[in-house]
Amino acid sequence: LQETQQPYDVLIIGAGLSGLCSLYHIRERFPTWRVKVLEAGTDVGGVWYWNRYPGCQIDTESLSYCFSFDKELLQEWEWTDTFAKQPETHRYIKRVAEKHNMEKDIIFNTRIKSAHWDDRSHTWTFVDEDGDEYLTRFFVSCLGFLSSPTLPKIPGIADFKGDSFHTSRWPADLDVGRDFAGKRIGVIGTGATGIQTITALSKAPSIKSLSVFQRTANWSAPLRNVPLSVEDMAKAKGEYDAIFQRCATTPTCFLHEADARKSLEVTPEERLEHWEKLYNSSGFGKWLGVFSDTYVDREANSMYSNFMAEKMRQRVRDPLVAESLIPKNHGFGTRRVPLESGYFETFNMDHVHLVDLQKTPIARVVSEGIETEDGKLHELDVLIFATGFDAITGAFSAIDWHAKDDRPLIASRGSERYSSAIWPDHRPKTYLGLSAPAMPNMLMVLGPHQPFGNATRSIEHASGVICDIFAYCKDNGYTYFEPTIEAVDSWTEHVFKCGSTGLVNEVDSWMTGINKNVEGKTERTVARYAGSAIEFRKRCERCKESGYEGFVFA
Ligand code: NA7
Repeated sequence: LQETQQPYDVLIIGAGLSGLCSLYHIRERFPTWRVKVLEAGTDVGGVWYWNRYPGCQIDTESLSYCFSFDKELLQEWEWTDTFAKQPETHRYIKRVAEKHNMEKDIIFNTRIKSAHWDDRSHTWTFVDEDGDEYLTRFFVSCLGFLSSPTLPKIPGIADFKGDSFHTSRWPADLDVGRDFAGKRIGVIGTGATGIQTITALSKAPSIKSLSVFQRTANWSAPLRNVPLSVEDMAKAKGEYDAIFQRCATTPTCFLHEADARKSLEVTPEERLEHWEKLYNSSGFGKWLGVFSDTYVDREANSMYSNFMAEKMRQRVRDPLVAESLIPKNHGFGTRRVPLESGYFETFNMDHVHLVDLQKTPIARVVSEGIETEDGKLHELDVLIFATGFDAITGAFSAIDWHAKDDRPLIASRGSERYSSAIWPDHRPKTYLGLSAPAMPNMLMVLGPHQPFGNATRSIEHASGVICDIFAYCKDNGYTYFEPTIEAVDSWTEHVFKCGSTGLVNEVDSWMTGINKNVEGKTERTVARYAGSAIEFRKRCERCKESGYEGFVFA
């Protein structure tokens, strides 16, 4: 590192919604600070930049997903769909960046490979893929919790001779109508991404066949997007404040929240009436607006799951296919519920085939396609991996950390640096989900142990808290802060306690830290804050009021 290099005051890693929101607030609050954003991609947007697969669309009402800090832009912006498709959300994010002249402070094409803490100068040095170094006093991790894609571990995968790619690396110049004409397409994975991709591809008239490789059936229910007219938007523009206020009162910051009644206490007629109302409504209501015992009481969950299973059966013509599509090993809503727009009906189309991997697991990938254990070869020209992400900790483990005392942040059992890892076995320990032990001067937006929910709402809150901590450092002349071990232990215990009740925590998913394609992610953990966002905000506020108890400053 050049001795003469002047450190930045803050480096922000990532130019998605978290990075842009942090940049906006840090520049507003600390106009004289030197601040830059380092971004691996060529444009702003984060997940909305990387995920450009056909059918990519938000499941959260766009009116509640935008930034509340730019009221002028809210009045200018015309959403055309209740749930915007990816290009529209990306356009909105680009407009935010452009309006606030953010790009001048973003260094694109910069993927960080390693980070080194220097205890003498209280600075971090980040090194990118090209070996360029960036020195900073503080940094804000805006790495994203679903930004590190994972490919399946299937024998022979490199032998496939057709085109293959992960959904979040969809080739920019690919034209489905032109390039997939007459092709046999295979999709592995039926999470939120797979469901959207499969539905969109099934409608492409030119595709010869679409084979869906489903390992775990997923509960899914109608999104029910409706276009927003000019009149709708004129009305909505007067309602933004109320929308954001409403989000601030719900546990997940979405517009939807549970019905206080219990499934087992209402009459069967009342129960059915409520469920039908939810089913016919748009958005996450059918996941989050359920009776309050749905995700804690097995019987309540099983009743609601049966209701949903019946809806699926009504939509799929072949009863055997319908049964394969209905999850058997977990109840409705215990994993993130993907919302769909005609997904189940795709299996009524002659050219769409479901390959139920529970019945016939994949044996191997061969040059012509996928061979299943029943000896059948599913011939394919294109293989798409909708196989998800190394969630929550994945973007962190992609960086070689040399934190305080040269400790790595993450390490798997058996690896060389395991014994000194701050988060051994990908199991985060944090204070308020904002900071980690032995990681001085780091603050995180949407990091482990933070409530995710409606991401934009959580991001706006976290970036405010982060600016308050920086202001405290600035006002007191501190160049160093770190959470105490006691604060970290106590917060992590609280996070585990919040995560100990609820059926969600009994099911394998990215929300419980499982990814069979990632070494060391085979045991469940609590990697996100499962308490309510309201409680989270209270605890952050209490920390500030106490003069940042739980942190040491120097
Ligand atoms: P998800 O929800 O993690 O889904 C990944 C899918 O890929 C899921 O169906 C997996 O099956 C499947 N998968 C992964 N590896 C394999 C192998 N080896 N063989 C067969 N199938 C496999 O990721 P998404 O991208 O859909 O969604 C992530 C989040 O983004 C989503 O929740 C939203 O919040 C936005 P499994 O269930 O593990 O058996």
